[in-house]
Amino acid sequence: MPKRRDLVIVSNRLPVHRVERDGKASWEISPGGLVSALTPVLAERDCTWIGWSGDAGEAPEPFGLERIHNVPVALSKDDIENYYEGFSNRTLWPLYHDAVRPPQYHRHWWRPYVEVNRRFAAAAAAHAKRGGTVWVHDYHLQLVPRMLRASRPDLRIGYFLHIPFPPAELFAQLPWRGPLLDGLLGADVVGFQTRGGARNFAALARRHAGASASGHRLLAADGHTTLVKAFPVSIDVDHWEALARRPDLQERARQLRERIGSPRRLLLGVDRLDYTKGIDIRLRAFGELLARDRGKHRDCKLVQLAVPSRERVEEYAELRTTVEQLVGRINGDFEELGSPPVHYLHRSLPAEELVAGYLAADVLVVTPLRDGMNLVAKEYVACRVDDDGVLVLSEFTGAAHQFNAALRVNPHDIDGLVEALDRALEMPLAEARRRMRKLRRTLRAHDVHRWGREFLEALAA
Ligand code: ADQ
Repeated sequence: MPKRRDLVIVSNRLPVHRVERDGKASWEISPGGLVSALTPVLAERDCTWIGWSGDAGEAPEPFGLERIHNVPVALSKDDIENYYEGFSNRTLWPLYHDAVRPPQYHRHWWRPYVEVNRRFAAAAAAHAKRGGTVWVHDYHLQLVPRMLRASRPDLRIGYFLHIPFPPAELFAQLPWRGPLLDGLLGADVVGFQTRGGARNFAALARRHAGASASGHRLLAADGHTTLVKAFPVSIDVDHWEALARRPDLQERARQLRERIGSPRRLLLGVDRLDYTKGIDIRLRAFGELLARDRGKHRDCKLVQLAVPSRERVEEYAELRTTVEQLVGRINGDFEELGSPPVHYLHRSLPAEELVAGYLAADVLVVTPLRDGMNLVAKEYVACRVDDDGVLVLSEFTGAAHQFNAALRVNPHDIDGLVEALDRALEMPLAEARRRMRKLRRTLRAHDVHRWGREFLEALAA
């Protein structure tokens, strides 16, 4: 009989993945937005986390790591292909990100999605204490709330979507729109990154799932009510600030600038290698910037850090090729021997290295075509304890709804983006500081602990 806890987290992946070093296996925290947001909220409480380990086949035994009791769920090779790479990442992911790549609809992906959701719901039901709380995360598991309510009506069930929830006209394409909406309506609280997402969901639930609305609440056909609200996710500001104040990391930032040839101005991009993040657009804009005005910006450099992501999905492999060709082309066109203008790293880095990058960069360039929130923008702002640095931020990120003081850009408008980069590089110090101070005030008022508290309080109410 498993030990039952008051709080159970359910997400596709566990917060850790297995690594082998010198023939010894251990668990390491995984990079990515969901884990970055949730781990600080959970640091001070015991919980069970249900998720996939990342490997095909039998699930490893449950194990404890800090205060988290990790319960791996098994996924077979077929599940990975159909539920994860297929329905989650080739149907839902592109559809929810404004169809920036065409979403694919296949019946043979839907059935495994239902089946795997059932497996997660059963695991949550087995591990939650009587009257306890289950918090389900993200687009992979939208059917879990309804399934869980059916078997465990005693639970408080919350659901948070980390990615955008699309406009009605797009979502309505989904052949399985009814069951997905109904799945979410099984929760007591459904949270979105922005008010727009919450509004889209409420409108769709009324139109396609027979729900009726009263203020922030939706009443489903079975009489159950769901609170639908925006809870913009954030980061642990104190943690990032403390790292940014470390003298050794400030020294690393100085070394980093020297190592890449002490550029006059340094731009930085940090992303999962994902086609929603606009990495290719950013590179094109940087290439055009170097070419314009008789090489005015030739003494500027761009560092692009990209974490490998979903490499078995075709669109991601294609994006990697595009990005690497662009880096090669820009360096081929503009490199002074031994000093390329673009430095590109395709790997995951420890937080300390990211902080050194954030401290070294005069400009952080965040250009997604669509992004639920974008924590990288928030990490940069948290690290700029000197009030310096310029944030160039796509208006299609959740973060742009909070960060009015960023230099906001439309990533579809390449001329506008080149202009914005030029403006960021030339921005007078006083203006940059004024903007950064404003960004920092906003961020401090909305850190991740507030996000976690507000969500869990809404769920307990
Ligand atoms: P992601 O799409 O993963 O998150 P983001 O919010 O930017 O996007 O988070 C990325 C995280 O990965 C950051 O914490 C960053 O520090 C880390 N990271 C990036 N590059 C790295 C590298 N090279 N090495 C190590 N770590 C790296 C999803 C949604 C977002 C939403 C979050 C949280 O797509 O819209 O903001 O969840 O809800």
